[in-house]
Amino acid sequence: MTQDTQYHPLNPDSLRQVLSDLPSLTARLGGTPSDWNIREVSDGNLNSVWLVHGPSGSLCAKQSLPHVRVDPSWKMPLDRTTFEARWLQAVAPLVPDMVPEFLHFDPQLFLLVTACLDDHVTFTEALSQGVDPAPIARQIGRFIAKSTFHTSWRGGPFENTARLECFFSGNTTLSRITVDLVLTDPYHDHPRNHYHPALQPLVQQLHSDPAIHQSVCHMQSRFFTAREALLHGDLHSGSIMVGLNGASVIDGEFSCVGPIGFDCGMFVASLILSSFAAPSVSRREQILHTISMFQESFIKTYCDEWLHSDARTDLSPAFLTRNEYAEIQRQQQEECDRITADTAGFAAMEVIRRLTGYAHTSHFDNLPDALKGQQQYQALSFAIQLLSDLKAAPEKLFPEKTAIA
Ligand code: SR1
Ligand code: MG
Repeated sequence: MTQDTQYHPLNPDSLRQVLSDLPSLTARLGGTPSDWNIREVSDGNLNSVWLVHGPSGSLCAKQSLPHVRVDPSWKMPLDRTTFEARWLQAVAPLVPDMVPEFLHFDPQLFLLVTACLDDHVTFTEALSQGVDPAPIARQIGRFIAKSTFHTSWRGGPFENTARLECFFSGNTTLSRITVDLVLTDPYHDHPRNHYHPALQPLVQQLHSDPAIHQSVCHMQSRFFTAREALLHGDLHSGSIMVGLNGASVIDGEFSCVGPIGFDCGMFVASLILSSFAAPSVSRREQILHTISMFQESFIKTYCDEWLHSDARTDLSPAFLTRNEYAEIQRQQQEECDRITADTAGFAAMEVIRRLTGYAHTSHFDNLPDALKGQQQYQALSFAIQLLSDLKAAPEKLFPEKTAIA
């Protein structure tokens, strides 16, 4: 029997049946299956998602479909929830308060069950409601620092990262989406691309400017060859749920081993997009300023984990930490500069694809059409400036450089 012969797309009735056979989940929900309220809330591009409430508890169930949810003609293998489940299990011990609790995974149905976050909103939504983004940005800085440092070659014995690299290299289906949609399609004519008509001259530049194409090739090379740590792989503001106790990161289905600056760049891009979509100059500046706070929090946490981790590591080993603090600091500076440079390059590419590629975001949705064109033009110009000169990009994006203490 192949692994997926028992697969069938679930509906509320068949999901109720599946859950009722799982004692730990029935105990969590309480009552009898007929007491449970099951509500489909799928709104991402790829999967089906339901929230289930019972008399004593709740959960979230997510199932892969054999195609892209928003485009059934775009066929796709089912294994993405397998990678999401493994990512969640890998990072939960590192950032336990910043991911939903893992409850169950069914490898035949490709069904992942986690705690329900229905008292949360996405960070995209929170940004559009005008919340102060600083606490969440600092928290995501800590999240990326901890989840990447401890899955990197520095965070433990090399065998740990080698095992992660081996497993997550198999996530080729979703990495293919990233490679096409983020790293390639916006830089040439592609039928999937679409954009506001006001962006036409800039799109023309993206398709033809040799300086931009040189930078794109460099960032592609970083994505493929910098196998630094386990990444979330799609850390935009829609993958972050915000509640009273802060942020919870979801949707790790694009997880892969790659450059740490990729996760940082995805997050920074959401701040850039949201700042250019803001209804006032002061709100724009508030959000842009948050980018430096994110970066400072990331760097401080990353260096702190480096200095205080007691895991045995084969890169920058323990004898250096005891005797040669200056050398540690030099290495930290070099590494943080490299991550910062990658952050700027990937942030620019994420902004560009969200404005000119296949998968846009809702940041600009509330603006009247003419204003939307103008503000998207400004955002795209900013991203193009970053990508056109990668050497100058970090300083432009992070004018307040974080010192390595
Ligand atoms: C076909 S999937 C399009 C986008 O949705 C996901 O959230 C990723 O960002 C992907 O690039
Ligand atoms: Mg997603």
